[in-house]
Amino acid sequence: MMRRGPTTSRREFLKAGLGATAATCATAACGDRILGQSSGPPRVRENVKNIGDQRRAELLDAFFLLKELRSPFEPSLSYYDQFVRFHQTSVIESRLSLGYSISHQTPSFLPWHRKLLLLFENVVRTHIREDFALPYWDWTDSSSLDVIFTDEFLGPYLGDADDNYSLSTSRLAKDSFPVNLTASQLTIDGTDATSNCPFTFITRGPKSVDLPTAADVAALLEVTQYDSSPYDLDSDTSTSFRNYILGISPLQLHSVPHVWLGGSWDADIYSGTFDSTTSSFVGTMSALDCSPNDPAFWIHHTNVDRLWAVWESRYGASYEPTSGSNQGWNLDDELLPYSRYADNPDMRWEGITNASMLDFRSLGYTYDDLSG
Ligand SMILES: [Cu+2]
Repeated sequence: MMRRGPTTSRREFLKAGLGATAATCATAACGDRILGQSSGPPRVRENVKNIGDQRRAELLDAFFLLKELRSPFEPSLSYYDQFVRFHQTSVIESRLSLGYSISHQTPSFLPWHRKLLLLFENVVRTHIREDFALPYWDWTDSSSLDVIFTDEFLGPYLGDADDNYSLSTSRLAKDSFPVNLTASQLTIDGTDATSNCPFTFITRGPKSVDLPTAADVAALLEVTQYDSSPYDLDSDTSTSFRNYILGISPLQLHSVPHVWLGGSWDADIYSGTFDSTTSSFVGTMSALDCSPNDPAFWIHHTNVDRLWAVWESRYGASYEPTSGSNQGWNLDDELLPYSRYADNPDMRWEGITNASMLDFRSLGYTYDDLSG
């Protein structure tokens, strides 16, 4: 049984004597404090390069812990796989039943992923450390790669060419960190929803793009408007910060680290039973629906969220459309598929609308660097 249990975790936290936040919590006011609300100092999301080996190991531990815990939303899944499932479901339903996107090519791209990051942080805060905060990967700093993609942390950024670009080293290596949700389990109406995602292990293939630069980020932050009609992939990137940072067409910013890390390669080297309808495979992070199967997803999307927070700090937390658009896109609309679990307090308590995700400080966190 999952317990958010602020009392228990706070007690453990106090016992551990971890600094100023603990002292703040030892007050009467703190008795009312609920995880995720902003009565205490905000937890700080830091550059993963600077958090030290111990915190990085803690994050790795969290990935494994979540693979063991049951999801309170769909108990047949582990908590980790629940996050993958949320992401898959949002992509597949967008494509096959709704006919429009609910999580990516849409104004709610940023709120939707902010909610996902909060759900992740909350369960880790319950089980590991109350002020746990996700670190971020600054793609523009090439020296980050030497810290992130190591045998001690997330493993190499290029897998083993002789074995479908699987990882042969690190704790995330093949057979060490299972990938359970693959394409074949999400066939809807006879259509194979995700033909590039067949492997039961993380894959990181050859690179065809370069990571975003500081100049790319600076250009992004010149866009002053949150979004613009038609609020999809066709939105003019000069008037849509959201479509600019999404970066599907043209390929830029958020999409680039996905494509870079996942990579792509020829399908005919794959000798398993998967019946591919395409001529190439893409690595785990490149496959839109199942990219959270690679834990690098989390530090990547935390940086996406940080850049949104930078933008909000500069221009204000505006959002559009406010009404009249597709269900899920409007300011006060609930986000699918989270809204299906709205009765569960673990889902409900920070809100499940676009509007509830706009003010990151009110959600209890900030970043060590909001300068861009
Ligand atoms: Cu996504």
